[in-house]
Amino acid sequence: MKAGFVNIFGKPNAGKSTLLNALMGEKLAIVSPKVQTTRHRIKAIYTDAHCQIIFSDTPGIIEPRYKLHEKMMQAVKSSLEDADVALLLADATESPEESGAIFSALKLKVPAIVVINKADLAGPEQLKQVVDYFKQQPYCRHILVISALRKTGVDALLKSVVEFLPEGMPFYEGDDLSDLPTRFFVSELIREKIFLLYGDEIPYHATVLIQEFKEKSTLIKIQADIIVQRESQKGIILGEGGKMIRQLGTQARQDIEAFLGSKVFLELFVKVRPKWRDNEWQLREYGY
Ligand SMILES: Nc1nc2c(ncn2[C@@H]2O[C@H](COP(=O)(O)OP(=O)(O)OP(=O)(O)O)[C@@H](O)[C@H]2O)c(=O)[nH]1
Ligand SMILES: [Mg+2]
Repeated sequence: MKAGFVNIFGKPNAGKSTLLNALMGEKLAIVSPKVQTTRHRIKAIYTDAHCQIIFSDTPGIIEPRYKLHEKMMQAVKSSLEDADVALLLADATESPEESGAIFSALKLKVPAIVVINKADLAGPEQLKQVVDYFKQQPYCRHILVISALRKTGVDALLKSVVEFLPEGMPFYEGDDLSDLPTRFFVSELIREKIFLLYGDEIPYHATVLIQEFKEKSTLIKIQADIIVQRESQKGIILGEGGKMIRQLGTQARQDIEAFLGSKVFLELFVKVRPKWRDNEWQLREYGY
């Protein structure tokens, strides 16, 4: 058997969460076109007859400006500490230097596979330039070009990951997909819809707290609070006559039903908690 931790690192929006989902063939991590969507380390357990790979999606690497950001970068740090293999994800459409500087600063002690993502958006000349740049970097043990969105190159990546994986026994039961509780995934699906439906600072000032999760005979009743920092943001989340929050509720409920394989009754409340992103106690209460 081979078994180990394979952790994904990169700038915000590189496609780390999309890649995790593509590797697993299952949507475990939320995705949005906006930066800083992921705030937690999300472990996903891939098991077959020959290996167990514990993949971790991590928040995009940034310079922290709030306590929330510091928590996000702690998630990156913890993923650096237990990695057996690092996947360094870079966006093919960007010039490589910025990602390159971030990867160097990680000071990795484990083998790294550089993964050039969004190949579907880049021309051959651009791809060659990016690949040539990373090939010269000392941390680059192997390099692959993929499109996580179109799932091209993902099988080849999985193969190459297994080659770098150490020998060992599985860490988790064969049918576990993650070590995170169902409530976490539910709150994330609601948060994803906030990222998709609202502009400007709203997604960055919002978080979601599941207050109730009750399995009834025919459905699951879920009550969640959407926490924002200001009254004006509460108004935007609600929308005129509650139009926006109804849309949010419908979209989130559909995804939660698909995830849980059950009918769901979803109730959302909006609460204002000034400066929650800088408050240690509130961050803890909200799961950070
Ligand atoms: N065209 C294209 N878009 C992609 C690809 N991979 C990801 N994306 C898009 O890029 C955006 C960001 O994807 P995410 O997976 O959320 O990126 P991330 O690295 O997890 O971002 P953070 O969580 O903010 O650090 C989304 O709109 C994805 O659909 C790809 O291979 N091709
Ligand atoms: Mg992400």
